Amino acid sequence: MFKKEFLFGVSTAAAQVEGDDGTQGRGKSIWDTFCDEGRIYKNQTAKISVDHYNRYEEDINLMADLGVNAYRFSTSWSRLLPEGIGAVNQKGIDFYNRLIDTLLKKNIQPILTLYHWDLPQALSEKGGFENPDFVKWFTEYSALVADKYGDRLKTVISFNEPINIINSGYKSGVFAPGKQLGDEGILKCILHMHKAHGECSQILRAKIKDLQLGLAVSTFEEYPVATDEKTLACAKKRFFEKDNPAESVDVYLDPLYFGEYPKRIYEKYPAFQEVAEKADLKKYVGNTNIIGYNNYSGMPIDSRGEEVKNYLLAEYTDMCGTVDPNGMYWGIKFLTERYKSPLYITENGVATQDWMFDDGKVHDVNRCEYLKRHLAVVSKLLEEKMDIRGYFVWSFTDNFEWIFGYSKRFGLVHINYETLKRTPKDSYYWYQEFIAKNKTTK
Ligand code: GCO
Repeated sequence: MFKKEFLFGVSTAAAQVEGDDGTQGRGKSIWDTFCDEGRIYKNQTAKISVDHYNRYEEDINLMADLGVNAYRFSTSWSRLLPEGIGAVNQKGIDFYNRLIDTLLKKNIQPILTLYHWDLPQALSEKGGFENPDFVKWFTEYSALVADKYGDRLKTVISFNEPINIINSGYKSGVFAPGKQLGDEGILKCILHMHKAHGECSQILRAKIKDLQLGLAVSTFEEYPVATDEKTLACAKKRFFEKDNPAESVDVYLDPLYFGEYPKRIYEKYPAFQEVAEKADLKKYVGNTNIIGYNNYSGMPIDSRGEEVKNYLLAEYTDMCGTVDPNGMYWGIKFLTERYKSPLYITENGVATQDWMFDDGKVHDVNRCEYLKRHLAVVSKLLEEKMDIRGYFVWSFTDNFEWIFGYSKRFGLVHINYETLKRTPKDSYYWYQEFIAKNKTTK
């Protein structure tokens, strides 16, 4: 049973949808640089993308027809502060004002993500997350957002998917800015992110009454294949802990809830313990009061802590992940049990091969089925009295899927990238019906 306050939403991110024809006063981000360097599928770029910057009204009208009561979007840091700090781009400020006001007029709650991977290039050139000044920079940026939009916000996500920001961006280097640091360097980046989150939590709390603030994590989606104690314990351990600190969920969330990093990190990197304790993350504990959880798959784990590789039987998404809602079920249980916090499913969705049929429609039956299975999990967890406050489909429209460019489609709304025409897919109508049936007013 979905409560009246439950948020049925859709999710996007600035760098993936906004576009920029060069006249908007926006500074470059690290993803523009990645595009310039030809690191994207078929040399595609995010220059036009889906032109949400100019077409946000049409998009919000479609959201309103869909029946969602929340839209999770991100602000582009370099649109507001082209150099990351200092001079403000008034056109950028105005854009998000228009966006937020249009949403509110349609009774759609704006859920703002501060950092969805698009670090200003100017700051990346100064070291980005590696530079201790990152904390100051991010504080300046979040203070601006709080000041300009705080009066209309209730829920804010600071960082989206630290695993991708830090591991993919600074360790494996497959994502912008493409760095490859060792563990000591990585831990420094993580600490700077946590300090930045802590400082921004103080700033936002001072401006926004009853703020809900969290960080959105993604995981490797491990879940137990059976519910005996041993299997459960193995799956849980694998879910939270990895040898690689930059892939570990507990490394990202423990500091926000307990004010310290997991013991095994301090044991393995004693020099880091000293630096981390000096940073005194304990003073921010209590400021983070929601978990954002992005889920896309599931990975079955047996009683030896090994992955059950049932790949021959699996159903696959167009990202080559498997379709397995057990991952979401257990992920939510594990996260809320450890951190005793309400949770939002900030992203859930699937890339499929979507074709425009001769009848002018996009019959994406697999996406309908995917959503149905996952929303069934949400309903089940709500029946079990889990404190889930919202569910956001990734993504509202097809968009720029990072290094995969436009070759992967995640949207409820199809985009023709030549004309930018929006066509709601069958899944849009499926979700519309689901919301209409399940939204409660009491
Ligand atoms: C993520 C990001 C999104 C992606 C989506 C599909 O979860 O990786 O938040 O920006 O586009 O997940 O890969």
